[in-house]
Formats: sequence, C-alpha cells, structure tokens
Amino acid sequence: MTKILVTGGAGFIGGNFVQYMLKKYSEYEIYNLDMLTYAGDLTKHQEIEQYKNYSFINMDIADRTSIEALFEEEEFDYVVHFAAESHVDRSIDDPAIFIRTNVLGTQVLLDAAKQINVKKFVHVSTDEVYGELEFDSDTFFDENSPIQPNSPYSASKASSDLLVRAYNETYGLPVNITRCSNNYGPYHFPEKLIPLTISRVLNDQEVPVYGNGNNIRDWLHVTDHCSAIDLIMHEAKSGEVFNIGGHNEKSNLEVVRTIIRSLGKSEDLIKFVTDRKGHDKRYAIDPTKLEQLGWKPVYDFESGIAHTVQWFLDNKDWWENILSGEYQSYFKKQYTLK
Ligand code: NAD
Ligand code: TDX
Repeated sequence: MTKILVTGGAGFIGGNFVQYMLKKYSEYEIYNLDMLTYAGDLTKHQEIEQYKNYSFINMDIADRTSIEALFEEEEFDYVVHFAAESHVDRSIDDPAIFIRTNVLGTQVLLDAAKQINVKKFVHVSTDEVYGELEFDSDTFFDENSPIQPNSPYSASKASSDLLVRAYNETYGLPVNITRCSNNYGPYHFPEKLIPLTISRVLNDQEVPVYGNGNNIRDWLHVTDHCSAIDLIMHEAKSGEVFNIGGHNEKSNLEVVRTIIRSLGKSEDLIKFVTDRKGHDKRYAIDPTKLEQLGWKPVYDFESGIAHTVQWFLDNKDWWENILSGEYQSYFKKQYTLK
C-alpha cells in the first residue's frame, strides 16, 4: 500500500485533508503525525478512527531523533506537510516558537525525507509569503511574485519554502510548494476571523474588527484546498510551485457583515479595535497555473460561508469545548471586549 504521512493532521486544514483522503482513497495508508498543540485535537477524527488504513502518531516535527527513526521504520511514499504554528497574531506576540516549528521542524522533515527517497514532499505554504498588495490595484500574486513576508509568521513560512526549494535544487528531493489564500470551513480554530465571528455572533458577543475593516483577504473553502493538494501531489511535476485561490476577495468588514446577516443578528455587534501591527493590506491570488493543471473549486464565497455557518450551528460542542479551555486566557490577552 502507498504510505502517506500527513503532518499537522489534527489541525484545521490537515484534519480536513486526512478525512478527504481517507474517504477518497481506500488503497492509501494515511499516517497523521501531530504533537497536539493548542490548535490540534483528535475529537474531529472520531468517525475515521476505526479505519484500518488510518493511524495517529503523536510526535514533534522538530524532534530529529524520533522523526528520523520513524521515517527509517515506515518508509513513507509521500509527505504532505501542514504542521505549523499558523496564527499571525500569536507570531507578533511570540515569534520564537514559529521559527522552531515552521523552520527547524520543516528542515528535520526534509532531512528525513531525503534519507529514504520519498516520491514527493508536498510543502503546504501560504500566500502571505508574498507580502501585501495595494488596495486599488488590479495586481495579483503569481508564482513568480517576490517573496516579501511582513509578519514573523509569514517570514517563518517563507524561510521554510526556501529550504524546500534548496533541498530540491541541491539534493534532488522531489517537492512541490503550494501557496494558498485564506481558508475557512469545518474545524476552523476560533482564533481566526471567520470562526471567531461565527462563534461570537452566536453568543451575542462583540466581534473585534482590526483598524477600519478595509483590509482584503482572498477566501477559499478548505475542501477546495484539499482537492488542490490532492491534484498537485499526484499530477504536478517535481520542483513546481502552485498558488491556490478561488477569486474570492472580500474586505474583513464584508466578511463579518455577511456572517452577521446570515445569522439574523445586528451589526451593532461589530467593534472596531486597534489595528494589527504590520497588517497586510490585501492578498489576492492568480491561480491560473493550477487551473491549467485541471483544478476547479466547488464553492463560491456565498455557498461556502452558508455551508460553514451551518456546520458551526451543527457542531457547537466542538467549538464550545475549545472556547472553555486555554483559549480564554489567550482571548483576554488579545482583546478587551464585551
Ligand atoms: P492549525 O494551526 O489549525 O493546525 C496546525 C497543526 O499543526 C495542529 O494540529 C498542531 O498541533 C500541529 N503542530 C504544531 N506544531 C507542531 C509540531 N512541532 N509538531 C507536530 N505537529 C505540530 O493550522 P492550519 O490553519 O490548519 O494550517 C495548516 C497549514 O496550512 C500551515 O502550514 C499553514 O501555514 C498553511 N496555510 C494555512 C492557511 C489558513 O488559512 N489557515 C492558508 C494557507 C496556508
Ligand atoms: O479578531 C480579528 N479581527 C480582525 O479584523 C482577527 C483574528 C482578524 N482580523 C483581520 C486580520 C486579517 O486582515 O481579519 C483578517 C483575517 O485574519 P486571520 O483570520 O487571523 O487570518 P490571516 O492573518 O489573514 O492569516 C490566515 O491566512 C493565511 C491564516 O491564519 C494563515 O495561517 C494563512 O497562512
């Protein structure tokens, strides 16, 4: 059987990817490697835990000895690397863990993958490595846009991208780098704008909007990100970089208003708060290269948000459990809100 190691498969996108792959390919063995930080949880995988071709490995990607021993033992065919510290605000507060996990952790995995000659190492990165675009321009990020990260998070992701590129050039490790726009969907951790807004609006609590709310993000439903990675993993030539995005640019205020409207609540819940330091103005993806490989997203923004809001309504236990834990102290430190 083909063995696929998914790192970060207890988190938001990796978790969706593990479920997507298990449901689509019964002939693959899926190994979910995750060290279960605040952002990882296995309750999302109750349904797939019985699958014979699924296993969980509790491990730190930066633990070189354990990672190298694991790769020697299992001889994975593919590595799809999601594990990371992923929240920009936390990186502004405490960058060090972002360098350890995102840079050193990626290097450890690359060394282990090189040692056993994996067929492909897919490195899941982000459009934030390109920095920001101006508001009133019709420019987009393409795969040749300069790498100009602005936050400690995006700088750590850019550093890992460059290592992946170097391992391909220097050692011939077969790789792809993917750079996706902002995701949303089931199991999105409620520190990020969309799940934060949905959970707070459902509890009739204020929603913090940074600055004037005019910053723009390009949104993609997580299932469409999963299908893109599936295609790239199987079909793309080694060494290629792919941007992933679905032409859904929205200002933060538009996003928050859409959610408030869909839940029948009042816009009085919007609270403008101090802006994020170094807040990137606009992200927008040109996905032409990926479309030419045959990819098409299923969701537009309206249907994707409707699906996501319904999921949060149907899965209150999952996010209420998160809100009641360590999250409380993070939230109090980050915001002063009613
Ligand atoms: P997430 O924070 O929800 O999940 C990250 C997972 O990685 C968690 O399960 C966590 O436990 C695990 N992890 C963290 N440190 C680890 C370590 N040292 N060893 C093992 N596991 C560890 O993140 P996400 O939003 O699902 O993002 C996944 C990947 O996709 C990241 O690499 C991120 O940069 C990238 N990405 C995210 C978005 C987005 O909108 N969320 C967009 C583009 C790219
Ligand atoms: O409380 C908030 N208020 C607010 O106005 C939060 C948490 C965010 N925002 C704004 C900041 C951004 O302009 O909303 C926008 C989206 O913010 P986040 O959800 O934190 O996402 P972003 O910073 O854009 O980064 C996300 O997309 C790219 C992911 O967290 C990254 O992991 C991914 O690489």
